[in-house]
Amino acid sequence: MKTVYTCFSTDVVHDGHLNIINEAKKYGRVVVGCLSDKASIRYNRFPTVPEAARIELYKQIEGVDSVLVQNDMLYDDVIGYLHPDYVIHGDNWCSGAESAIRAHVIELLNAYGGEVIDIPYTENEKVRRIDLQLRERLSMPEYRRKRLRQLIEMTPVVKVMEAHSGLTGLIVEKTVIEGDNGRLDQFDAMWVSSLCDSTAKGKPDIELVDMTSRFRTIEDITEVTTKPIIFDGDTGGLAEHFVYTVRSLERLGVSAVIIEDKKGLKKNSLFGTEVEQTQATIEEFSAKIEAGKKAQLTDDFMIIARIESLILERGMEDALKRAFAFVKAGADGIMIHSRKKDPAEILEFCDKFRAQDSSTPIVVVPSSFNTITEEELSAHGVNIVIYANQLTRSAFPAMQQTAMDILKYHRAKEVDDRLMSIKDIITLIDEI
Ligand code: SPV
Ligand code: MG
Repeated sequence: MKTVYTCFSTDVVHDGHLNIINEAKKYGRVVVGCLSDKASIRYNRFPTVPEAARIELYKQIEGVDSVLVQNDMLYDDVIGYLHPDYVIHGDNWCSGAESAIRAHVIELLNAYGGEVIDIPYTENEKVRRIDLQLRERLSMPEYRRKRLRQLIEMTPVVKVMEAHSGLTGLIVEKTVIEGDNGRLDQFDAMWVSSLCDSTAKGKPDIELVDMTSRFRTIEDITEVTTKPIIFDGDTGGLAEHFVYTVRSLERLGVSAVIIEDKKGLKKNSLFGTEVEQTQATIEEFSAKIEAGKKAQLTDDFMIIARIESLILERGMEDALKRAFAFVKAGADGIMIHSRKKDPAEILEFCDKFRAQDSSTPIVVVPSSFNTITEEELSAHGVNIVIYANQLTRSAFPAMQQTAMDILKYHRAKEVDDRLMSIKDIITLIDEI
């Protein structure tokens, strides 16, 4: 009897999956692979049904002989030991980012005479609706909020990109590439940066954009995305105000707030000591963390303490002392910041912190020390890497150049080649 293999990552079985199984049965015994949680988060979307429950779900499908776990989205593991005669898939993987996976599978099968079977992808109203419902579920506060903690457990490094609007949120949500290793890659979460949120509103990054406006930005993003959100809470303001911020963020489905140990008029950290900035005392900032943790209603939400000692040139000892104190006060994670080009001081901090604390998540923002890779940071115990401002910094010069050139040429023809087409812009956003 021949073996037919197919890989599922779905949380809900619909007509499309049943069609694949029915077709597969014609060729032999049907083995279904359940794409592991870890592989799913890079391949398509975050699973709303745990791996074990998905396995059970697939086992219930009539015609399925057995179910196993597929850990590698490129199929190397399963094809290596199962040697299926056929791999069957909807023909939607013949184009787009997934086509590289198909090409790789064909190569693996060719080695021993196996074959790929592409069957027409099932497109109907019911399938479309189920897909939309799944997305809707993922965007709900109770699902979204807990996902950062889940991601920290699942992946060596959580990759976060800034978003300051619905549109930038969509870029973080939807950008998927075929990475160097042939595997698909995408961001895990979004950072609602105070710098970019303020800049988008034409305001300086000095806690001038009020919380109501910052929450409105979050809502613009949550309306069109499903990925988890880390909120840049600046100093957190007065402890008496911070407790309300925590509750509001939880309600909005935000996963974490990062607050920095500064007080008074906050300026952006990348100014370093070029501007007057005051660091809060350990006692003051610990009290704010404690107040926030006490106000928090869900177990999912995280309050992450950001340490400015290296930015303000107060030294490594001060940074470490603060980190341990803030964890003791209840912080769910530590963000260590630096504006040096050389990542050495960040790595020294991470190594020294990890020597005494093996579990509290470490967050870094490699804007200045941008030569270091996620992998290297992860090797030093970093859990979350935030790309805090790169979308804004890439959009601004492009827009400015276009504005200058239209003024220069008194028409728009000269800039047209570098613009998205009118057809693309009017169809960029899907209608529901
Ligand atoms: C932000 O993105 O607003 C941050 C990170 O706080 S930084 O700009 O590096 O201070
Ligand atoms: Mg900020």
